[in-house]
Amino acid sequence: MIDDVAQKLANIKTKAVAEFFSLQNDAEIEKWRVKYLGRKGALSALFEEIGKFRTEERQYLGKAANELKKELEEKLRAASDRTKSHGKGEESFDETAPGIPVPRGTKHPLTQFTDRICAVFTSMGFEIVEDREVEKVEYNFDKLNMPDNHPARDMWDTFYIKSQIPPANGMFHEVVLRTHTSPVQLRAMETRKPPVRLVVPGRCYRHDATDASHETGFYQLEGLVIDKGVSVANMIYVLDSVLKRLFGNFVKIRIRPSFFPFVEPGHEIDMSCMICEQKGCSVCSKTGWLEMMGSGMVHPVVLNNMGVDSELYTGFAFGMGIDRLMMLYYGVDDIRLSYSGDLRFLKQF
Ligand code: FA5
Repeated sequence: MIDDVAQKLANIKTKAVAEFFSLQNDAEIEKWRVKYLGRKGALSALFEEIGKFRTEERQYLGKAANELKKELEEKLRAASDRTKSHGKGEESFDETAPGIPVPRGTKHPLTQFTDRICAVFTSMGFEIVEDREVEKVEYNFDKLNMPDNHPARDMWDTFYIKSQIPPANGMFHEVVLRTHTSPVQLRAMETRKPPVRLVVPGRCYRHDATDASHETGFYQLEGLVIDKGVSVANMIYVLDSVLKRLFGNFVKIRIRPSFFPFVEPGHEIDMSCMICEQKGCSVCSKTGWLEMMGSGMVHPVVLNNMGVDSELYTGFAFGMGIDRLMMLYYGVDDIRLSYSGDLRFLKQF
């Protein structure tokens, strides 16, 4: 019966394929070949049976049997290639051969660049300080001379977290994801006395709309220097030296008057855009300049909040955007790449 032969074909196929996967060495492969493809093997016997059928049936069954034969021969070739490339089965495993290297990751470009800036500051006698990202409103705003309802808070209106215990004034907005690293100026001075020279790398959060140079989460590096007789001239010297040491003597900086409630006077420091060489691109909003940091002389109110005698000491502070400095350094034209997790980007560093 034609159906019996078709069933036999299907059985041979199932068994041969199942056994094929457990073949370990040349001897087993040869046994498998003889069993299914040999002169007295299962397929030869089937061809003999098929030969007894009428022409059309013979043609139909012959075609199916030939297809299976081809498939098994193909498997045979693959099996011998496999054992060849592994040597001759288990016995020939070379345990002295060098291992397959495990690919290693690298530090994220932002981390690499943060390490670089910190190394420059450390070499100039600065201490590295880190602190919390979830901050009390008191430190993020009030103690930095931005009392409740101060208009400057609007600019940094942010991700508030409801506190568990309602404060006495009935407002729940007690805790924020810090909008800048400046609160760490106050935190650091709780355990230090002047003179101090410190920098604070860390993550900040804002409600900014994202574009090529803005993210809602980004990194800043805060700086604080307090001593007797510290002036704006010292600040300009330090910041100019740091940017030149990071980028080369050709960098240009531009200092503009600006306002931050926690400094007086306050400045904005811009650096020439090296991505477009000041021709104008999306990163520098076609101005040729990139806003790099806010800075200024620490406000006497803030010095007093730190417990520092503002009659005796002066200081300067600055807050730079690490992301934008990193972008200029490596020639990255969109801040969002840093947070995309895209390996095509990350593998370049
Ligand atoms: C401040 O955050 C002040 N705390 C800086 C400061 C410190 C001033 C000490 C005076 C004394 P500003 O909002 O300008 O300032 O931010 C500082 C830098 O952070 C900017 O120059 C920019 O490089 C970076 N930055 C700000 N917002 C973003 C953002 N959304 N995405 C990426 N970088 C940002």
